[in-house]
Amino acid sequence: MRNAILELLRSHGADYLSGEDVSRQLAVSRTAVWKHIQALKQAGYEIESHTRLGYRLRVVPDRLCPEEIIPHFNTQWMGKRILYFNDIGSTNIEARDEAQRGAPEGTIVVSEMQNNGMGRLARGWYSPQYKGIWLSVVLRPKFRPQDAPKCSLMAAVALERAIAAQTGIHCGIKWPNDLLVGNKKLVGILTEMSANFDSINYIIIGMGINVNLLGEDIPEDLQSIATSLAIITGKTVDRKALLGKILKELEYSYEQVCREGFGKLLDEWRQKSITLGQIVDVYGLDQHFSGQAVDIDAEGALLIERPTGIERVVAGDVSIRMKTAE
Ligand code: BT5
Repeated sequence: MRNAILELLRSHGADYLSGEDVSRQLAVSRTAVWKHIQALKQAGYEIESHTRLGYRLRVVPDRLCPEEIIPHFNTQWMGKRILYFNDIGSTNIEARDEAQRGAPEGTIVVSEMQNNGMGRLARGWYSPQYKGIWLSVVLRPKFRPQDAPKCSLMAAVALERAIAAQTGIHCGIKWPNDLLVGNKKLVGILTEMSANFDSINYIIIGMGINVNLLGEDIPEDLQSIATSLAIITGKTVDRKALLGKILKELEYSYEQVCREGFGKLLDEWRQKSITLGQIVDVYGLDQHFSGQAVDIDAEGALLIERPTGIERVVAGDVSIRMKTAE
């Protein structure tokens, strides 16, 4: 009902719409209309009320609530079920709980902020209110559990495309799945899985996109490593439109992978990679060495050339060595 009232107000633009008209068109009482208007005001919508003329929508808040994001969605099935929070510990944990309770594929969890945002390897993710897109998506693929880590690479490619389409900014992908601009991190991805020996129950792809953080929003310890779309473009970026595009690209890539396998996607990842060809320091789960990153293999593992031969890195971090002047 809230959504329907909002649609009516929107369609009237700068004109007033009487409470009686709303009540007649939506077949609800005037009191019910009034209550919904109060709820919308509380959610941040500025609605002018006039005793004779009725209601007029003045300002739409910058929120990722279903009423605001659905008009930007152009997907077949992704994002058809939305769980929206103002504040939450972690969207990945909520998505995991939902998936365990049977949430359908394509369910998304969005929060305006996270107070316990998670990075990989028990690290944290800083997620201030209204400044980013803190999003988790539930997938239930039919492919093998061994293929699941490549979903991070898939998400990185889809996010790069969506960001380029919406803002014109091309990010580089740092293995396995950071999106960087000018050596600073714009996006982090955390993929989690629940699986049996030979089948996947669900995959959660968690994505943190720094959209409208300004310099002063970034804590001291992240200043030298983090950036945002607003910092790069010098403009506020429309989070709703970007979210819509991200879901579209993710749905497209996932359907391609389910149909044809990961081949094309890994090729696109290679093209967008800033890791390949570089001398890197590798911090694996139980190893630390350096060498030249030469490729990723069909499993998405990074291949490092060393004097002793090629090393395969399945999980961990790499840091790219700065080139020194010759
Ligand atoms: C990641 O981990 O990059 C994965 C981040 C995933 C976040 C999303 S938000 C929605 C969903 N729900 C969650 O709870 N998580 C996912 P990692 O590669 O481990 O990077 C973490 C490191 O990045 C931290 O140790 C910081 O150094 C740095 N960092 C933290 N917050 C950042 C931010 N907002 N922007 C850039 N860097 C950040």
